Amino acid sequence: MRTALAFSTVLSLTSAHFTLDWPTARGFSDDTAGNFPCGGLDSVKTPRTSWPVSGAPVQLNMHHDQTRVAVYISIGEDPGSNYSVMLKPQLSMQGLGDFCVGSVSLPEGLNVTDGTPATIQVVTNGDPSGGLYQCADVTLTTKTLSEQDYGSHCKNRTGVKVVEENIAGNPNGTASGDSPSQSAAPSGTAAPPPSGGAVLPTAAPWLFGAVGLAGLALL
Ligand SMILES: *[C@@H]1O[C@H](CO)[C@@H](O)[C@H](O)[C@H]1NC(C)=O
Ligand SMILES: *[C@@H]1O[C@H](CO)[C@@H](O)[C@H](O)[C@H]1NC(C)=O
Ligand SMILES: *[C@@H]1O[C@H](CO)[C@@H](O)[C@H](O)[C@H]1NC(C)=O
Ligand SMILES: *[C@@H]1O[C@H](CO)[C@@H](O)[C@H](O)[C@H]1NC(C)=O
Ligand SMILES: [Cu+2]
Repeated sequence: MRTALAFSTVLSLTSAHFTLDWPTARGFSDDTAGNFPCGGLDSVKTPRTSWPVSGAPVQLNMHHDQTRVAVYISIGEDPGSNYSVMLKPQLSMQGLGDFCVGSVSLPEGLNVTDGTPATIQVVTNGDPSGGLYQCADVTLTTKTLSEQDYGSHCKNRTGVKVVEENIAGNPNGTASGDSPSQSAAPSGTAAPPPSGGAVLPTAAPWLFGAVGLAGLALL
């Protein structure tokens, strides 16, 4: 079972890792998916998707059977690599196929208004290390999604489930949840600390170096 998991992880190296399906991604490049920011897709893509500030889904399609996911946003027309605002703290999920990161909303205190351009970046853990990145260019809107629109952009395949939420750190850090980027988080309201008393998993970081993929599969 453990071996089978590790093996399927290796097989999936050749697939798209994960795709960001809504809001519409800039695109996907297998070769550069691990490049920060945006998996190597550096150009803003238009038309932008209207994305409600009050809360909207982020629709992914997962190609690994276990994935850590976090969602960030960068405000501005062409915000470069300033993905300092966390929309959804790191979570751990299982399963393949459609995965809707539920209702994601902007933290308070950002200088945004109806029509502010922004870019959403989804970060997952690497394949096997580092991170995987995909971005979608949006226009923030104060309009909410209709129930029908929400439903059409928020689907979970049967069997897909969230195992843990509000995990400290960033998926592009080590698999233990340690994050080099955490100390770089800005002060103020932009990056809410993980709530619920989330603690780092106790597995030692050296474990991952030592056992590699098999270690990841054991988690
Ligand atoms: C990891 O992701 C964070 C947030 O998106 C980013 O600030 C940081 O630069 C990334 N680190 C690397 C090594 O890509
Ligand atoms: C990054 O974005 C945040 C939030 O929009 C902003 O407050 C901050 O000034 C930006 N930092 C840089 C270096 O542009
Ligand atoms: C899909 O799963 C996510 C995460 O568990 C949840 O927030 C969302 O509401 C679910 N969506 C549907 C349509 O079941
Ligand atoms: C908010 O953003 C607007 C438009 O980008 C800018 O003119 C204004 O100075 C900003 N206000 C603050 C307090 O940063
Ligand atoms: Cu992959």
